[in-house]
This record gives sequence, structure tokens and C-alpha cells, in this order.
Amino acid sequence: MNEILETVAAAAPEIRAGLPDRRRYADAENPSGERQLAADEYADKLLGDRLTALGSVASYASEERTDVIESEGRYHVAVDPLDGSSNLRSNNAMGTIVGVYDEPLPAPGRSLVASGFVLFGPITTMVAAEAGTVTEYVLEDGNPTIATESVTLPAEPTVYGFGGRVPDWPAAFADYAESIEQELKLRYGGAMIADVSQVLTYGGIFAYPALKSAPDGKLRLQFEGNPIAHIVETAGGASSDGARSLREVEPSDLHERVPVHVGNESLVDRLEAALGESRHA
Ligand code: P6P
Repeated sequence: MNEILETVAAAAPEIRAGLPDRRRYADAENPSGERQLAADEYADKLLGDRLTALGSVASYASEERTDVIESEGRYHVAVDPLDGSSNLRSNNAMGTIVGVYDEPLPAPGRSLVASGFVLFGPITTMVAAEAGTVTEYVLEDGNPTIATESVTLPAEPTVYGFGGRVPDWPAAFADYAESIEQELKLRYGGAMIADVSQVLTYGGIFAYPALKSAPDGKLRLQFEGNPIAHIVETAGGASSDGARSLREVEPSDLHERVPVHVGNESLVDRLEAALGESRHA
């Protein structure tokens, strides 16, 4: 595991231990205009300090910060310090997402050399894509212990989770969702990484689609879409913004949003056909 992922893993127990006293809202918003919890600020400061101290880090970008922190190394790190932090008040799963790019940010997802997410579930784990394989680690004391090697999506999909409100789904997505609902079981919990963990474990699809009210969807390309696409594609699945792999999207802004669909390739292919923009055309 490279030192950037190791540093995020080592910080996980401290971040988790700091959650109980930080469930209150800070009086600030993140660059996406979302209210920040004290926990968001805490996790971001801890990770920013630790990662910018590494010799391999050239820059640190966070979903919680407007600008990038420049440093001297080679890799450009994008972090969502607490993905799903709104689950903290309700005590549901959440975690940290990290993408390690070898180009300055904003960068396309194909330039990711490593990606990972820490999941604060019943146990604390990290799922990481690196060198063409996905590995699950248990992080109970911050030291990664391999739990599952070569994580691969099951061939038979079982679960789905779609964000946004049903009346806000464009007709083509609503039609697709209706067909999926007849086939799979609903697993949606308000934190993408927890829902993606279900897809990696049981097979299926997670989407936060384009909405009538938000044509670019909700999730951020650099901090959420790209790293998760890297993990799911490396695990044998597929990703799409509705027309192409998320990792082929050419970014123009550090905090830009993108419609996110990740899971079994057959389900992603059906989605693109339903939206009329299949990559195989
Ligand atoms: P909603 C968490 O805030 C997040 O960025 C993702 O982790 C999650 O999938 C989504 O937003 C949840 O959004 O609209 O269901 O609250």
C-alpha cells in the first residue's frame, strides 16, 4: 500500500474517535454550498496536515476547501474527508474517500494511480484500488490487515441504490429505475461509500443521477466520482456519467459535479442505452 493510502488508513481510528463530540454544525459551508459539520472540519484538518507532510504529495485538495494546498512531491491528492457526514447525527455509516492522481488537479480519473475509501461501519475498513487490483483491509488499530484480496463484483447483481427524489428524475432514468426495481433489492443509505460497498459485495448498481433540478447531479467528480469509478472498474465493474466512463470525463473545475452510476457492467450498459448515449455506439 503506498504511503498516501497508509497515512489515510492510519488516521482512521483518530477520525472515528473524534466523531461523537463533533455532531454539531459548524457555522460554515463547503465550496459546494453544503453546511459543514464540526466533524468535516476536524477530519479535513487532520488529513490535510498529515498528507501535506509526506514527501510524495505535490498538492492536497479537499471537498471542504476552496483551494488546493501546494507541496513539493509528485502526487496530487483529492480527499472527501467525511463522505456522508449527514449520517453522523443519525449514527449511520460514513467514511473517507481518497484519490491519488499523477497530474495537477482538476485531473481526469484516468490519471489516478491509487484510490481508496475508509468505511466507518460496524468495523472500520479500507477498500483500495492500486496496481490493477482491489483489496479490502481491516483498520481496527489503523494498521491495515488484509481481509479480502482481489475484490471482484459478483457476476449476478443483487442490490441497487439511487439518489435524488423520484419526481426529480428525468423520464429516461425513471424508466430505467422502474425496470431495475423489478429485479434487485433496494440498498440506499445516504453515504455513497456505504452503498458502493454493498455493490462491491453483492453486485448491483449505485447511482446519483442527473436530476431535473440539477443536470450535473450532486456528487463531485474529483473527490467522489473518479476514485469510486477507479475502484469499481478495477473490481471488474463499470462507471458512467450517462455516456462514458467517469474516468474519461475531462474536468474544468475542481469542485464540479457529475452524474454518477457505478456497478456491474451489464447494468451500466443498460443505463447508457436507456439514456440513449451508449459508449458502444
Ligand atoms: P442525499 C453525502 O452527502 C453524499 O455526497 C454521498 O455520499 C451520498 O451518496 C449523497 O450525498 C446523499 O445525498 O441527497 O441522498 O442526501
